[in-house]
Amino acid sequence: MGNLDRARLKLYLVTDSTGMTQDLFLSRVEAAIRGGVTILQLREKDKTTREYLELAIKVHEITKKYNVPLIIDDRIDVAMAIDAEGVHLGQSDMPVDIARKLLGKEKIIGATTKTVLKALEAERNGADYLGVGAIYPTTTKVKTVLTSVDTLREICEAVSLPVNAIGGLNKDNIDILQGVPISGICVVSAIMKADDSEAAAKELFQRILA
Ligand code: TZP
Ligand code: MG
Repeated sequence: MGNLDRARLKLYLVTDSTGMTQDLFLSRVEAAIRGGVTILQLREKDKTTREYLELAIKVHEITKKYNVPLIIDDRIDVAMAIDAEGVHLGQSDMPVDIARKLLGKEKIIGATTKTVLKALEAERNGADYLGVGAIYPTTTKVKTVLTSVDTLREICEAVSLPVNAIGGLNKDNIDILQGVPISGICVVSAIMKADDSEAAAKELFQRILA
Protein backbone atom coordinates (compact mmCIF):
# COMPACT_ATOMS: atom_id res chain seq x y z
CA MET A 1 0.00 0.00 0.00
CA GLY A 2 0.99 3.62 -0.13
CA ASN A 3 4.06 4.54 1.81
CA LEU A 4 2.48 6.37 4.69
CA ASP A 5 4.20 6.85 7.96
CA ARG A 6 1.74 7.55 10.81
CA ALA A 7 3.68 10.67 11.77
CA ARG A 8 2.84 12.14 8.37
CA LEU A 9 -0.78 12.51 9.45
CA LYS A 10 -0.10 14.70 12.47
CA LEU A 11 -1.28 17.99 10.98
CA TYR A 12 -3.39 17.36 7.90
CA LEU A 13 -4.57 20.47 6.07
CA VAL A 14 -7.64 20.13 3.87
CA THR A 15 -7.91 23.14 1.61
CA ASP A 16 -10.83 25.36 0.74
CA SER A 17 -10.21 28.23 -1.64
CA THR A 18 -13.77 29.60 -1.45
CA GLY A 19 -13.79 33.39 -1.55
CA MET A 20 -10.03 33.73 -2.01
CA THR A 21 -7.99 34.90 -4.94
CA GLN A 22 -5.69 32.21 -6.26
CA ASP A 23 -2.64 34.15 -5.09
CA LEU A 24 -3.97 34.44 -1.56
CA PHE A 25 -4.93 30.76 -1.57
CA LEU A 26 -1.52 29.61 -2.75
CA SER A 27 0.28 31.88 -0.32
CA ARG A 28 -1.80 30.50 2.58
CA VAL A 29 -1.07 26.94 1.49
CA GLU A 30 2.66 27.62 1.40
CA ALA A 31 2.61 29.50 4.70
CA ALA A 32 0.70 26.65 6.34
CA ILE A 33 3.31 24.17 5.16
CA ARG A 34 6.07 26.38 6.53
CA GLY A 35 4.14 26.37 9.80
CA GLY A 36 4.27 22.59 10.04
CA VAL A 37 1.47 21.03 7.97
CA THR A 38 2.59 17.45 7.37
CA ILE A 39 0.19 16.37 4.62
CA LEU A 40 -2.19 18.35 2.42
CA GLN A 41 -5.45 17.56 0.68
CA LEU A 42 -6.69 19.66 -2.19
CA ARG A 43 -10.46 19.76 -1.81
CA GLU A 44 -12.36 21.85 -4.31
CA LYS A 45 -16.09 21.40 -4.63
CA ASP A 46 -17.03 24.18 -7.03
CA LYS A 47 -14.35 23.99 -9.69
CA THR A 48 -14.55 22.63 -13.19
CA THR A 49 -12.24 19.75 -14.02
CA ARG A 50 -9.94 22.15 -15.88
CA GLU A 51 -9.79 24.56 -12.96
CA TYR A 52 -9.23 21.75 -10.47
CA LEU A 53 -6.41 20.36 -12.58
CA GLU A 54 -4.70 23.70 -13.04
CA LEU A 55 -4.87 24.47 -9.34
CA ALA A 56 -3.66 20.98 -8.46
CA ILE A 57 -0.56 21.48 -10.63
CA LYS A 58 0.25 24.73 -8.81
CA VAL A 59 -0.35 23.28 -5.36
CA HIS A 60 1.75 20.24 -6.24
CA GLU A 61 4.68 22.50 -7.16
CA ILE A 62 4.52 23.94 -3.65
CA THR A 63 4.07 20.65 -1.80
CA LYS A 64 6.92 18.98 -3.71
CA LYS A 65 9.25 21.79 -2.67
CA TYR A 66 8.60 20.92 0.98
CA ASN A 67 8.27 17.16 0.55
CA VAL A 68 4.68 17.18 1.75
CA PRO A 69 2.38 14.57 0.18
CA LEU A 70 -0.47 15.97 -1.88
CA ILE A 71 -3.78 14.14 -1.65
CA ILE A 72 -6.58 14.94 -4.09
CA ASP A 73 -10.14 14.84 -2.78
CA ASP A 74 -12.52 12.62 -4.75
CA ARG A 75 -10.94 12.92 -8.16
CA ILE A 76 -8.81 9.92 -9.05
CA ASP A 77 -8.47 11.23 -12.59
CA VAL A 78 -7.02 14.53 -11.38
CA ALA A 79 -4.69 12.70 -8.98
CA MET A 80 -3.44 10.46 -11.80
CA ALA A 81 -3.08 13.34 -14.23
CA ILE A 82 -0.73 15.26 -11.97
CA ASP A 83 0.88 12.22 -10.32
CA ALA A 84 -0.28 13.33 -6.87
CA GLU A 85 0.75 11.22 -3.92
CA GLY A 86 -2.78 10.06 -3.22
CA VAL A 87 -6.54 10.49 -3.07
CA HIS A 88 -9.13 10.87 -0.36
CA LEU A 89 -12.45 9.09 -0.84
CA GLY A 90 -15.78 9.62 0.88
CA GLN A 91 -18.53 7.05 1.14
CA SER A 92 -20.16 8.30 -2.09
CA ASP A 93 -16.91 8.39 -4.05
CA MET A 94 -15.07 5.63 -5.90
CA PRO A 95 -14.87 2.54 -3.64
CA VAL A 96 -11.43 2.08 -2.09
CA ASP A 97 -10.75 -1.34 -3.67
CA ILE A 98 -11.46 -0.02 -7.16
CA ALA A 99 -9.38 3.09 -6.52
CA ARG A 100 -6.56 0.84 -5.38
CA LYS A 101 -6.72 -1.10 -8.64
CA LEU A 102 -6.58 2.13 -10.62
CA LEU A 103 -3.84 3.79 -8.62
CA GLY A 104 -1.59 0.86 -7.77
CA LYS A 105 0.11 -0.03 -4.51
CA GLU A 106 2.34 3.01 -4.15
CA LYS A 107 -0.30 5.74 -3.90
CA ILE A 108 -1.88 6.83 -0.65
CA ILE A 109 -5.61 6.22 -0.33
CA GLY A 110 -7.57 7.77 2.51
CA ALA A 111 -11.19 7.05 3.32
CA THR A 112 -13.85 8.84 5.32
CA THR A 113 -15.60 6.47 7.69
CA LYS A 114 -18.06 7.12 10.49
CA THR A 115 -18.66 3.63 11.83
CA VAL A 116 -16.53 0.70 12.94
CA LEU A 117 -18.08 -1.43 10.19
CA LYS A 118 -17.16 1.03 7.44
CA ALA A 119 -13.71 1.50 8.93
CA LEU A 120 -13.04 -2.24 8.84
CA GLU A 121 -14.34 -2.40 5.28
CA ALA A 122 -12.04 0.44 4.18
CA GLU A 123 -9.10 -1.31 5.83
CA ARG A 124 -9.91 -4.61 4.09
CA ASN A 125 -10.23 -2.81 0.77
CA GLY A 126 -6.77 -1.29 0.96
CA ALA A 127 -7.06 2.16 2.52
CA ASP A 128 -3.92 3.66 4.07
CA TYR A 129 -5.58 5.93 6.58
CA LEU A 130 -9.03 6.92 7.78
CA GLY A 131 -10.63 10.30 8.40
CA VAL A 132 -13.34 10.25 11.07
CA GLY A 133 -15.77 13.03 11.92
CA ALA A 134 -17.25 15.54 12.11
CA ILE A 135 -16.21 15.74 15.73
CA TYR A 136 -17.66 19.24 16.07
CA PRO A 137 -20.12 21.10 13.84
CA THR A 138 -18.31 22.70 10.94
CA THR A 139 -18.79 25.80 8.84
CA THR A 140 -17.00 24.20 5.89
CA LYS A 141 -19.20 23.07 3.01
CA VAL A 142 -19.61 19.34 3.54
CA LYS A 143 -22.35 16.76 3.86
CA THR A 144 -21.61 15.20 7.19
CA VAL A 145 -23.07 14.27 10.52
CA LEU A 146 -21.43 14.43 13.90
CA THR A 147 -19.34 11.50 15.06
CA SER A 148 -18.81 11.08 18.79
CA VAL A 149 -15.37 10.86 20.35
CA ASP A 150 -16.42 7.43 21.65
CA THR A 151 -17.03 6.22 18.09
CA LEU A 152 -13.72 7.75 17.02
CA ARG A 153 -11.99 5.79 19.78
CA GLU A 154 -13.78 2.56 18.84
CA ILE A 155 -12.68 2.98 15.24
CA CYS A 156 -9.07 3.64 16.30
CA GLU A 157 -9.15 0.47 18.39
CA ALA A 158 -10.82 -1.66 15.71
CA VAL A 159 -8.41 -1.00 12.85
CA SER A 160 -4.65 -1.08 12.59
CA LEU A 161 -4.70 1.83 10.14
CA PRO A 162 -3.83 5.33 11.27
CA VAL A 163 -6.93 7.41 12.00
CA ASN A 164 -7.35 11.18 11.92
CA ALA A 165 -10.10 13.23 13.50
CA ILE A 166 -11.84 15.94 11.46
CA GLY A 167 -14.56 18.52 11.82
CA GLY A 168 -14.64 21.87 13.57
CA LEU A 169 -11.29 21.28 15.22
CA ASN A 170 -9.14 24.20 16.31
CA LYS A 171 -6.44 25.00 18.84
CA ASP A 172 -8.98 25.72 21.56
CA ASN A 173 -11.00 22.51 21.34
CA ILE A 174 -8.64 19.66 20.43
CA ASP A 175 -8.17 18.74 24.07
CA ILE A 176 -11.30 16.62 23.71
CA LEU A 177 -9.15 14.18 21.73
CA GLN A 178 -6.63 13.72 24.49
CA GLY A 179 -5.96 10.04 25.10
CA VAL A 180 -7.71 8.94 21.89
CA PRO A 181 -5.18 7.00 19.77
CA ILE A 182 -5.49 9.14 16.64
CA SER A 183 -2.53 9.82 14.39
CA GLY A 184 -3.43 13.45 13.89
CA ILE A 185 -6.08 15.97 13.05
CA CYS A 186 -7.48 17.31 9.78
CA VAL A 187 -8.47 20.95 9.64
CA VAL A 188 -9.82 23.34 7.06
CA SER A 189 -10.94 26.64 8.64
CA ALA A 190 -8.50 26.69 11.53
CA ILE A 191 -5.72 27.23 8.99
CA MET A 192 -7.35 28.36 5.74
CA LYS A 193 -9.31 31.15 7.40
CA ALA A 194 -6.43 32.38 9.54
CA ASP A 195 -4.82 35.63 8.35
CA ASP A 196 -1.50 34.15 9.39
CA SER A 197 -1.71 30.52 8.28
CA GLU A 198 1.89 29.87 9.23
CA ALA A 199 1.33 30.92 12.84
CA ALA A 200 -1.98 29.04 12.96
CA ALA A 201 -0.33 25.83 11.73
CA LYS A 202 2.57 26.26 14.14
CA GLU A 203 0.31 26.66 17.11
CA LEU A 204 -1.85 23.69 16.16
CA PHE A 205 1.21 21.51 15.56
CA GLN A 206 2.48 22.30 19.04
CA ARG A 207 -0.86 21.48 20.64
CA ILE A 208 -1.41 18.13 18.95
CA LEU A 209 -0.35 15.37 21.25
CA ALA A 210 -0.50 12.62 18.63
N1 TZP B 1 -15.38 16.14 6.56
C1 TZP B 1 -15.94 16.08 7.75
S1 TZP B 1 -15.95 17.58 8.51
C2 TZP B 1 -15.16 18.31 7.20
C3 TZP B 1 -14.93 17.37 6.22
C4 TZP B 1 -14.29 17.64 4.93
C5 TZP B 1 -14.82 19.75 7.14
C6 TZP B 1 -13.90 20.17 8.22
O1 TZP B 1 -13.67 21.54 8.10
P1 TZP B 1 -13.32 22.45 9.37
O2 TZP B 1 -13.34 23.85 8.82
O3 TZP B 1 -11.98 22.05 9.87
O4 TZP B 1 -14.43 22.23 10.36
MG1 MG C 1 -15.60 13.13 -1.30
